Amino acid sequence: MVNPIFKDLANAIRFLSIDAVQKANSGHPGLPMGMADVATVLFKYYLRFNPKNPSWINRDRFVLSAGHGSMLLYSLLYLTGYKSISIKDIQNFRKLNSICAGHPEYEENSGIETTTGPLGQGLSNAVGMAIAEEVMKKKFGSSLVNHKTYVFAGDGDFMEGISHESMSLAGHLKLKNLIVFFDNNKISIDGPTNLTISDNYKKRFESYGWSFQEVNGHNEKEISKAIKKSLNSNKPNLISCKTIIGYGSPNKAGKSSSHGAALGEEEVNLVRKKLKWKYKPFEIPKEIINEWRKIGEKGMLIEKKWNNVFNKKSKKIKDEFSRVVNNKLPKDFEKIVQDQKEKFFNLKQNIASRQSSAFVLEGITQTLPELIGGSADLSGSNNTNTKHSAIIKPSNFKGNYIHYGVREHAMAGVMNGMALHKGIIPYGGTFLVFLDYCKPSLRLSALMGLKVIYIFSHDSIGLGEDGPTHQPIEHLSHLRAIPNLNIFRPADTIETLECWELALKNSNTPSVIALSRQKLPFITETLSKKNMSSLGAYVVRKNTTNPEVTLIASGSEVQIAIEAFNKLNDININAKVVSMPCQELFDKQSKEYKENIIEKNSIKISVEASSTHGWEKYVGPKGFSLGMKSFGKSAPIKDLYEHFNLTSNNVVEITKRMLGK
Ligand SMILES: Cc1ncc(C[n+]2csc(CCOP(=O)(O)OP(=O)(O)O)c2C)c(N)n1
Repeated sequence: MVNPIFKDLANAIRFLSIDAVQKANSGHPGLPMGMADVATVLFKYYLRFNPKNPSWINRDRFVLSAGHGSMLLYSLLYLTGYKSISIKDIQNFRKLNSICAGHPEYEENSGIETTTGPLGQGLSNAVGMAIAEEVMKKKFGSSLVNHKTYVFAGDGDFMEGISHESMSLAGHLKLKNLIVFFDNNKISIDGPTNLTISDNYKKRFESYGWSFQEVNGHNEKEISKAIKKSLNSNKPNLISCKTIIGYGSPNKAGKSSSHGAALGEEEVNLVRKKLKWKYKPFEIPKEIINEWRKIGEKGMLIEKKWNNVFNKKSKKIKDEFSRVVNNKLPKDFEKIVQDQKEKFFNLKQNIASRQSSAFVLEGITQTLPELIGGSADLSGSNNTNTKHSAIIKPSNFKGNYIHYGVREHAMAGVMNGMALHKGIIPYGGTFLVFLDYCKPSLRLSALMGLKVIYIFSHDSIGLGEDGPTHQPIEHLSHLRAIPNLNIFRPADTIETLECWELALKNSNTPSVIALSRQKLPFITETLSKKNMSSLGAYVVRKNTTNPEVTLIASGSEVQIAIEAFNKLNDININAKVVSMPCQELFDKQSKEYKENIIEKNSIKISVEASSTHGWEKYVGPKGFSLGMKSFGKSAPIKDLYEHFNLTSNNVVEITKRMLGK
């Protein structure tokens, strides 16, 4: 028998949701109606959170992976007393600039833990949060870090491939602090899920090494019992909740028609009758709202107790904990970078930039315990693990390196989750071409403004014999089209260090560092204290104030531009070479700086072993972009650069032709 107070609490979620969707005439009422009971049990009895301080670091995380049901989350945040969401915001659901956007959009300190909507992403974020929790617990002790990560996920989440990658990784790592509720309503947009799926979920999850329970998702006691059991589990937990989508709607419950459209005025009235809800749209009676607010207020006491524990810790622990949680780099970071720069300058090594990146990591890893690296089974190629990397193993989170396995998509989603958790700076590697396998999550790193660092090695046809399947062509220009993302392509050891420094300092912008497989010559002529890559582009060779040609290149092609510069010099053509490790940062410089770098009165040629798409903005309508117009080929690197005419001789010929010489 359902306790009347409980039923009223759940119905408050249902009616806020259906009224908001009705007012917006857009949205998804089915999920909030179906999962309101599970949400009420979780928030009332188990979730530890403090609406007065949504960022409290040891709060339980709640991820609505099925982000289309966003009104469920907004209702819960409003009801429990978060300042971020008022009844007005709920009335403005899906309106311009409303925090109650169509799908949950991450905002710090709002209670919205992550941006969801693309199905499956929230699940991978939650795995990242759970890993972050374990790693921090190992470092700072369970008196400071000991929370759970809860997820609501639907049929759609589990159909997506990323769910397999993430759940499999979670099972392998034995993430016992992860509790996922499956909104098992057997309905998706096209109709009943038996149109598309015959998986045996119990077997699926058990084979991953998860604990599996099934409950009636409208039965308070059953739900509660299952959560209680999960709290003591030594495995990740799936609670399959058998629910009715659109619960309470006489004509649409149990049907896909309640999934993604307003129910209609008439049907909303019928739901009111059926659930005996006597109140007007957006009206929540005092007794019910007070009951919800009391649930929220419990968190203040829980956080207070935690604060007492925290305050008793030594200054050293408190300072370090606050430093990593607040995303501050250590005091000696600058010095370490400068010392390394000097060392690299003195060594003048001709090495692949992936190797330079490993040297950078070797130099900084011990100073940055919050740096958690990894690779999607390409550690030795990406050079992401160094002698200071310690492997994170199942049930043993004392380490700083994750073998993600061949799971690029989950790796990116998990890194987002770790960054969202706070206290961790994630970096992860794969080949640049396999951006295609993780791009949906990378896009969300950019959309959420997270400090996530993607190490993409084998960044051009320069990888050679592995051939066109492994040679990225369109990838750099594809990445450059994503807003709020810095794409670095360093040319030598110094630039690689500078790009890493920028990536680590960029708190609200993720970074891609594209690295070469092949050796690159050392090109830096003078040691500069300033981070030259921070300007996005700068002059690396010049011998006159009025060059006739500006050669602009990035990464491995800077050497081609320099060779061409020398050859042009020999035939009395004045040139200048610009290294452009980061277009996005260059675009942010002043007009004067940009004009100073890309000489107005010279002809302009860009060189990059990649699609030429996008370079026109630097070379102008009369300029020339040398790059790739087709897929690559399988051959040794030297033959490939010659075959595709990516040579200094070709640059010289193009220059002569353009100058009419
Ligand atoms: C990656 C991705 N593909 C497609 C969609 C569009 N979409 C939103 S909800 C949904 C169906 C989800 O079904 P289910 O998880 O069962 O949700 P329910 O119908 O129970 O609310 C789809 C296909 C999406 N949001 N993300």
